[in-house]
Amino acid sequence: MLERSSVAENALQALHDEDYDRPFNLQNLNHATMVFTGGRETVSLDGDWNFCVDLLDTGLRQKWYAMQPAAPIERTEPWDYDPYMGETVPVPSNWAMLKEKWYFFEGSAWYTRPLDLDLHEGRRLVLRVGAAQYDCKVFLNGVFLGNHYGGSTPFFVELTEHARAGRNWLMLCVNNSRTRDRVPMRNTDWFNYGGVYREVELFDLPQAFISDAFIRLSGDGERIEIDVEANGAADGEIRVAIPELGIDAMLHLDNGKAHAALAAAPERWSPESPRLYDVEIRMGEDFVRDRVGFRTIERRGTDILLNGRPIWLRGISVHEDDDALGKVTNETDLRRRFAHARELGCNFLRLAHYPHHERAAEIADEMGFLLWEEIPVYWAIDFANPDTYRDAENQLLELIRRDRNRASVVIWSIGNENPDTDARLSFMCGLADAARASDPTRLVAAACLVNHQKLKIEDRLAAHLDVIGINEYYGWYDEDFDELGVIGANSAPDRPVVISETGADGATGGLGPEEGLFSEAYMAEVYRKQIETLRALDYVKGISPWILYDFRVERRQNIFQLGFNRKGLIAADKATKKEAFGILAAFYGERAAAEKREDR
Ligand code: GCB
Repeated sequence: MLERSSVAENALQALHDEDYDRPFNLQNLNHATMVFTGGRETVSLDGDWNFCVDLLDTGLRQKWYAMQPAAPIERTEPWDYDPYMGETVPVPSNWAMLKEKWYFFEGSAWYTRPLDLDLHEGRRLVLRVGAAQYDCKVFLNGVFLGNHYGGSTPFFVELTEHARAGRNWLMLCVNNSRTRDRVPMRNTDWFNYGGVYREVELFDLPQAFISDAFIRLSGDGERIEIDVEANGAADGEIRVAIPELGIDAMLHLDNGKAHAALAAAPERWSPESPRLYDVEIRMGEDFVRDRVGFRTIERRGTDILLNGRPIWLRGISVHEDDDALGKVTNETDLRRRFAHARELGCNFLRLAHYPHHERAAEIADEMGFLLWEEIPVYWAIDFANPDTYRDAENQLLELIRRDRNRASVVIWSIGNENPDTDARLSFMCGLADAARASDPTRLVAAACLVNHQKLKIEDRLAAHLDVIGINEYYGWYDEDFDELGVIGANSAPDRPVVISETGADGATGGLGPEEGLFSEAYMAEVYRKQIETLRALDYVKGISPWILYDFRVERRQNIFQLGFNRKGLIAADKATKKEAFGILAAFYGERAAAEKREDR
């Protein structure tokens, strides 16, 4: 208790006030405060930050963020933590991976670091946090600037008003509690890695800057459409150049927004030819750039058309998970992932079940992979709760704003295996509308369940999707494999179906049995049977089996799982391939060869 505290206005308040956290849940750092960062110079704030886990939220109750730095000998109040000294952790990281005693920690944790600034008249300072799981509150020099909800999308906060020349202190309070109202909620089939686990950067911007730029090929493929938004300027000129296409156009800002549709015939981006163009945008002192591919994607009947031609998605699902790093990813990890996907013969990846690091889509753009990107509207989230909807929609809009210049991204997925209730239907229709309003150039999907009673593809949401994702585990959770054939025959969807998940656990390296459930042999047999059945269904326009690598999850505790979902085609070491890898690779090889023959 801070009896002598001048900081806690009422020391007892720190003990008795159970609404202590209410003022800190504004969720004011959201899609509306995003900044376009392509091509900008940044200062990295990665590295060691002071750190403290705070199970009881003592920091918010005692107001640790309001403490002034001082030598311990000079302190006159018995604070329970000193943010300016003590233990440090690296950013980015997940605390579960740093110390055994933090492995299961769920709650708040404090990150503090100094920020030495030269301030320049007329410049604005904006902080970007790549991702923090799940609620992140930001304080600068003791002032609360806002918080962000959602564990896998970036957020931005302007520091200008409270920054001072010289030393500043930046504090982040990150909370990864699993609650009923969050997205996802309490129950998932992946590990709840807490922490600031993507890069933290500082941007020094002019008074008026480009906050958003959306660049794409029009639906008819004849024009390049550009939308630009400005922060700090209502009118003025914006210059857009795509030198390799001879485009150099002036756009006029009206109420902070500009739009252009420019006749152009760019070479089309495709997996076979992932052509990207430099796009440069200038507004006064501000300058941004991006590398953009131009292609069309649409559905017609049960077909998915890329650049007007039917495409079959040879896919694989992936989590962001690493045995040693948790949810932290890096260039090596991502490159290895795509190399394995290439070795499998994939042209498509499902990035499940939340937005992955933005580098994934940049690399996919360069290498020529199509992507399904997703938000964690997973299982039975609180569909009737308007706050939950607001959070889900915000995560979707943040993902779209972050990645909508990536040609590789062809599908926005708005959910996974949700129950077919009225509340869910209206929640998901809201998300589908929001996705289409903010990006009319891509397909909207969700991973749905089959109707197990009727043995049929039937979900009321399907009518609102462009692509029906189906997760089915015949041969695994559903043991009567023959039912898959019955479902296939009973169903006549009017739009494309992608089997967004199927698979079986197979434990490697002496961990698994020789045969039966959890053996590699059984897993391989499930793959053989699935492929035989699915290839015969003409409305199935792709598959992304579950999953590329084994991944950590605490639901899985039998003697073969030991805390891992073992459905990976490759073990958690990201090196040991299971028998099923070769079976899927052979199928994809055969499909790709057949498509090439048809092309000729
Ligand atoms: C599913 C879920 C996925 C799980 C997987 C499994 O249907 O969508 O998150 O990990 O099944 O292995 O059970």
